Amino acid sequence: MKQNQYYPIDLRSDTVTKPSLAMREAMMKAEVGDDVFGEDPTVNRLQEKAAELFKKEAGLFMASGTMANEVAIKTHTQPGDEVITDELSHIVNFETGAPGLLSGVNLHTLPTANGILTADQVRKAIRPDALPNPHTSLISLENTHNYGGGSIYPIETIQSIASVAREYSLKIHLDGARIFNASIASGVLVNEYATYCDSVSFCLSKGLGAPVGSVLLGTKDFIEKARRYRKIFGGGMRQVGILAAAGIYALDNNRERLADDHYNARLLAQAFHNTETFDICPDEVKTNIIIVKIKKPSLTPQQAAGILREYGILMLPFGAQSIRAVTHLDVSKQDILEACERIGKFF
Ligand code: TLP
Repeated sequence: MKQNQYYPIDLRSDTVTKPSLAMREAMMKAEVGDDVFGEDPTVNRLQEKAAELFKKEAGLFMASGTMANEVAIKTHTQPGDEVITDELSHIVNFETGAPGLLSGVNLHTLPTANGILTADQVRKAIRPDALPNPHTSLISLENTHNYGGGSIYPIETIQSIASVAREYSLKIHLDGARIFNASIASGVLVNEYATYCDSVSFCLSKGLGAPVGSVLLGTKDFIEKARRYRKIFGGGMRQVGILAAAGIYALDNNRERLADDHYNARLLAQAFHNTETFDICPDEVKTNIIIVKIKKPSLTPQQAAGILREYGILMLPFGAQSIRAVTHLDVSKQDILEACERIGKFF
């Protein structure tokens, strides 16, 4: 009943964005070919463009961020190896146990406040080379960090983790699903983040607004091996230039505007901060994700999300006592101001 009174403002994720008319036109005009033969010119153009941006030797178009991460883990490791990552990371919490299932690796998870590991933590987590120990082979970082509330890895931290990795001959994979959000907010170029990592994945289908797709980047040799695993995982696609064209459009047109999403996320955080029911520190919001704590222990995240939905504010339960909002290109500043007004009025 109430829902009808309030038009929906969908803040569940930046994955809900829909391709714009201009993006659809680019998709319609895309030149295509069979990408399993490596013959789709638009896919090749996207891969080259991404490799150039990140200053990596090669790129590989992927069906999803999950596929990009899982192919990276498979390519870097052997069954029985151990992967160091933070306990809040996407590969631990949201990829349905795929690292164990597909790569046979153990995840050595470390506690953090907001998803950001330190070099010291990583160093201490590396297993000594002894018969009973698993072999540590990979470190996986996430930037921005989803569960960490869109937190950004300081470049110096990545740099010092990379020098530990080099010391112990470990590889680093960067889950950069939202790396462009990190880059726009911090002023650090994506290739600067990438320079310390052996592989990087980034998503076209989140804040950049493409309907589908991610790109995995690394050396030519790494990408050749990854191409084989992508095929094994069922991700060899055919005339997929239609989707790659959306990705090229997204890279060309939707990067700079991510700053607007960050601004809107702050406005929203401030509105929640001003209520009696919720808590979040607006100063800690650096990008487009806000994780709002529910102050009342009797109110579950599912209930809180349900009540907000009645007022047309769509968010996701996220963790034991919090809910998440993600700003994106299909939510305008006007929509956010409207959401803020509803939050102020009802909470
Ligand atoms: N994240 C989704 C959900 O899975 C939680 C979201 O709504 O935020 N890495 C990171 C850091 C991600 O946040 C996501 C998606 C992925 C990888 C996976 O991307 P997809 O959904 O394309 O497989």
